[in-house]
Amino acid sequence: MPRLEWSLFPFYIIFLLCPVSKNKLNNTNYGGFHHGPCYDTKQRPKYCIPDLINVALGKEVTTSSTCGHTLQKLCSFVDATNITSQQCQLCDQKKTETSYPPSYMTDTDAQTCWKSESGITYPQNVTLTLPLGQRFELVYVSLRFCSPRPDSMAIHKSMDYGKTWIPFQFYSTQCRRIYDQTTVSAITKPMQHEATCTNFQTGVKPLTKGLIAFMPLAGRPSARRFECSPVLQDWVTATDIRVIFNRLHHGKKMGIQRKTAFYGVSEFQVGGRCKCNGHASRCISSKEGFLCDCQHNTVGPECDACKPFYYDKPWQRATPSNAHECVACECNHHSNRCRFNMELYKISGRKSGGICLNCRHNTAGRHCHYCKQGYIRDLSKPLSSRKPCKSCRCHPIGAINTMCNQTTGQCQCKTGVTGLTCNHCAQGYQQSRSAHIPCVRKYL
Ligand SMILES: [Ca+2]
Repeated sequence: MPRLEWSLFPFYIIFLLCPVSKNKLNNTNYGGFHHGPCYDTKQRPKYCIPDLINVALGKEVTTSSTCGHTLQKLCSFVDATNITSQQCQLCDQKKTETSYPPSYMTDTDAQTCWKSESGITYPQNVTLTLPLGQRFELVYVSLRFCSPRPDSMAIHKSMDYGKTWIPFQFYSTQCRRIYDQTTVSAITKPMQHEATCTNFQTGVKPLTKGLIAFMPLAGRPSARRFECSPVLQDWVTATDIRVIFNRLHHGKKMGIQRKTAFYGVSEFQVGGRCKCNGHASRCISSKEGFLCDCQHNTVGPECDACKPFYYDKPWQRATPSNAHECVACECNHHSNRCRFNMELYKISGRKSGGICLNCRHNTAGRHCHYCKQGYIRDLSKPLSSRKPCKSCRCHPIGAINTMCNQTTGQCQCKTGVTGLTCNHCAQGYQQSRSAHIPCVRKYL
């Protein structure tokens, strides 16, 4: 007589504990061939950053002072080195040819120039506010002047769209007096996320076309390891820039009269990169601003999340040593939805934390890698096929339920019933008319 050897122990628990034979997809290539700076020649993901762009271009600058509300005389220099080359012009907003609006700072024409009102006297200042519309990582802020450069000027940045402002850099011939700052020549590590004051780029000459360029990473000790320095990543991030002109050069020796002197800027540029967390090599201009062209299976305006179904590992910012690509869940083609579980990820040694959801084709389990109750693996078909599981076909009267042993296929038979599907009476039993007790002991 065949012995009914099966266990009620749920087999899916065994499958959960056992290592899974993985027919893993090559995630890098899933969905097509990758090219460009975010992948190497072997199609492996690598750290990438977008190109530097002038994020100020075409943006609207708000100024606290622009000449020409009333007719004014403004004097500037034609020759950058000759104080006797002064020429005076009228500023009158009523006529285009005598207007010097803020838009002239962020156009593409180096000849056009914004001009403040004349006769501004310290401590009265003039501010330029430039909203960038989104977060950027800044590489430089530069101003090209059509007046002499200011004697004292500050650059501030905002990281919260203008709610709060943080000093970025001070320029002054007298740092202590104007900004209560010491003149700094070298930046140490503890102060690398702080504004410093310099007298560099504050000289009255060149009298025209002088430049002030601020590079927020220049001279900062961790700049070479920028990608590993959250402090500096934060330091260069801004949503808005504000420039404050605090004091003009003036005086007889310089040939500049206070009442006709002004601040004039022909080019206000902000060199920045979209923040894409090392997952995009370009950002694309759209109605909503610049959007990262996310790679490495990431999504979001800053590539700050994994694409749906790419939840096998937690999202991470890419670094030069590890691209931290988002990886697809392994569901053996039986599900296109999954979620991430940190506990499982830790247990796996930080390799895999995805849990497949809604497994189809009668499959079940974290990776849809075993058959659901009432089904047995059809070993003639691969696990990833559309029919990897077949019904146990347990006899509706002879079997206790529809479940079978997932290794042997043996159904759970009622007393006196035998056979793989419990479809006949065991030796010494005969069929009864009861569905409840289909086989009864023979009385000899
Ligand atoms: Ca211009």
